[in-house]
Amino acid sequence: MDELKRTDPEIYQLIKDEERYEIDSVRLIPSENYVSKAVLEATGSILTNKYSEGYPGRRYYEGQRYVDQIEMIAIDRARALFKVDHANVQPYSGSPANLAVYFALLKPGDTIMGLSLPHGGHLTHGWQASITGTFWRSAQYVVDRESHVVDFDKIREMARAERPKIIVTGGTAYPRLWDFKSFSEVAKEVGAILLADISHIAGLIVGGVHPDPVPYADVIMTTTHKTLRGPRGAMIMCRNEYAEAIDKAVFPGLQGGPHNHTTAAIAVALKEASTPEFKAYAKKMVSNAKTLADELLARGFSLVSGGTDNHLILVDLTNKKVIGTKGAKALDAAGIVCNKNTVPYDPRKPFSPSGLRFGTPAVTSRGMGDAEMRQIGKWIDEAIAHANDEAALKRIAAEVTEMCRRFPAPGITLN
Ligand code: DSN
Repeated sequence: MDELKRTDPEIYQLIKDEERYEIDSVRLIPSENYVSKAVLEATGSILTNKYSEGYPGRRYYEGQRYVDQIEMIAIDRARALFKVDHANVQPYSGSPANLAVYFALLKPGDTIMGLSLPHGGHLTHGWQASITGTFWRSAQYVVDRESHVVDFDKIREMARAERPKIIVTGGTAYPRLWDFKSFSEVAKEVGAILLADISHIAGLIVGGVHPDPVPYADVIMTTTHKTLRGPRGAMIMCRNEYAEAIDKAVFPGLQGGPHNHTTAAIAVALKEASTPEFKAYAKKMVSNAKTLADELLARGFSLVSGGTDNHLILVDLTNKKVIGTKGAKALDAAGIVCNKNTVPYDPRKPFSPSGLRFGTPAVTSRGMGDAEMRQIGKWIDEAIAHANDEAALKRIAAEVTEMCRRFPAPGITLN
């Protein structure tokens, strides 16, 4: 980044600082990852210079001879990898992508039925603070108080009473598998469209370690930067019958020109995700999460649903007498980056919740395995036990950095 260093040393230095931080810390936010150097190069390419409103072969601007080919490659790779009829690779990120799906398929006032945010859902699944919960009517299902998993008898009951136009599966803090088949049975019974938001689990699905939403979901939305390990962006995939409506909703309905540099980087990430190495990565993400969960359980942590089937773990810190905010800040001081999170039936508020959310996409990308997960579990335990002890947190941070330096982070080369 020599030119950046000359032109804007302040921004250059902050990027270098962030780079060092990303190398020297254990990054456990389950929606984050390390992209490859190839994905970074495509993201930072001259494609950012080009306007391309429209779709390949049907643009509002000339000069698309290369951009059309790039977008078609991204579309074809998405269709092949996820085995879907149609893919739109233009959404800027997950929230606009879900908004586009609703804009395409719902009328104002129709009902969206999704998992409640404090129970592990997402803002855009109809939560009241989001446009999706105000512009449309919303019905929010919850997880069972004891098992913390979704209960299909209750979901069916709610669907029969609320008559949603769309049922959304997927979430941001649900550590168990999504049963797309059972959701599709409920959706069919009440005449609803089934949207699978697989943003968190897309990498697990293509890696064959999570059930596939195909053929059950009518529409599938995923961000591209979580377990899929691509640039920040999103894709909407669907059956042919919804293709035209979805495309129109993305552009011109909601967005202007696609971010062509992101489209190219998505294409690269999809190529990487179709390799045997990626399948092994997906498998390891899950086994690492299970090992970390086991270590935390052995150390007396209370895990929502008792463990995990995927890449993420949700911890209820109540029995440790530390609130989520304090716990997350103590861990950050100890070199372990995670996020505070509500837990199901949390008596506390989202900005000061009872839990912490951990995930293994980034540490697995660095090649960390069972031994490191056990060590990370031990550090988490120590940091939570010494959440007010700055010296102890600093000592842990030094040990964390020493371990991290043995595991190169994809995409980052230290000078
Ligand atoms: N912000 C994402 C996450 O952390 O799960 C969801 O959009």
